[in-house]
Amino acid sequence: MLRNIRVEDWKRTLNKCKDKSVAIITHKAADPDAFSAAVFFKKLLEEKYGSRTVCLCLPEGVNQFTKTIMEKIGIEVEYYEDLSGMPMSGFTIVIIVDACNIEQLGAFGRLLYDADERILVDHHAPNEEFINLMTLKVVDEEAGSTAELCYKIAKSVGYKPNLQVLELIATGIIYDTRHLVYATIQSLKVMVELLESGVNYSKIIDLMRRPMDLSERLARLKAAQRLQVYSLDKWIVALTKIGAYESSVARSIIDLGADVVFVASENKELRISARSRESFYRETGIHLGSDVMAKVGGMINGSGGGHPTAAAASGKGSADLALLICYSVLKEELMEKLKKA
Ligand SMILES: [Mn+2]
Repeated sequence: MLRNIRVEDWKRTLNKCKDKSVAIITHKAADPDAFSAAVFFKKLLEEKYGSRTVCLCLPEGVNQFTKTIMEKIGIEVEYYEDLSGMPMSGFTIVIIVDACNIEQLGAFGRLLYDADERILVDHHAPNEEFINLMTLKVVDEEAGSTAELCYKIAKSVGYKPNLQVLELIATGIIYDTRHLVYATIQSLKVMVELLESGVNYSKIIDLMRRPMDLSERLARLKAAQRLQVYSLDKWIVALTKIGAYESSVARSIIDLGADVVFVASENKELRISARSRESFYRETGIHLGSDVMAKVGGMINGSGGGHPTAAAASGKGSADLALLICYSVLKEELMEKLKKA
């Protein structure tokens, strides 16, 4: 069941897409969840709602996992990584999937201001300011993935995606729930229905398997070499810098034994990826997205947010300073919680 939305409102808005030009925008470097949601909406609007043009806007392209899946599944879909080369500049309707603030949309954020309808479909902790820009929203923080919401949307409007789209939706669910480790009852229910519709589970798992290339392995090792490790109460907090692969690096540092990690990179812009262990969130209640990275984002002249145990921020300034900011915001949050306990 779709929560927090009236299906009639939803259907009315989709009906407005007929003969219109629609832009679908994901967060930067679309992961399999964002990508599957984007492709789903493109097909839905083209096949069921008769939209004239549906452009996929994937700021900075797709991530490594999505790239692997696209190659293995053999999907050919045209998309844009920035505003240049797009067939048009103004869209009547903009649909944002799997993103919770405007910075994540990169240059495509501009498209929001010309649109008559702005629709958000997401499962991150909502950002007030961003949400207020929307004319319609399907935001469910309890959903394990945006892909799962897409499946429910398809059902609510009586649309049957083809097998390839169902497979993509399955990759979105598997990716965002870390191979179902964090799956909720709802994610599992959707997964079962996907399997009943012909999705092959072992094929999906195989699609997600990605050989790690040399540069990524080197990034992980270099980041480990530069680690600064601190103890906060009983928790191990690690800080490090790297030029790329922040989220992969962050996962690897958690696997090494940290409870919380912040990985900064200062290439074109300053970016920080944060991860925590599930047990850290369970015991402290500290939500990395709303309690930590949203604040860090503001302090580095940018923005931030995300999930309880996986979040990010981007902004301006030096990586070293930003890491100190992350550490002190986390420390403050932890002290608060300890005081209350
Ligand atoms: Mn997602």
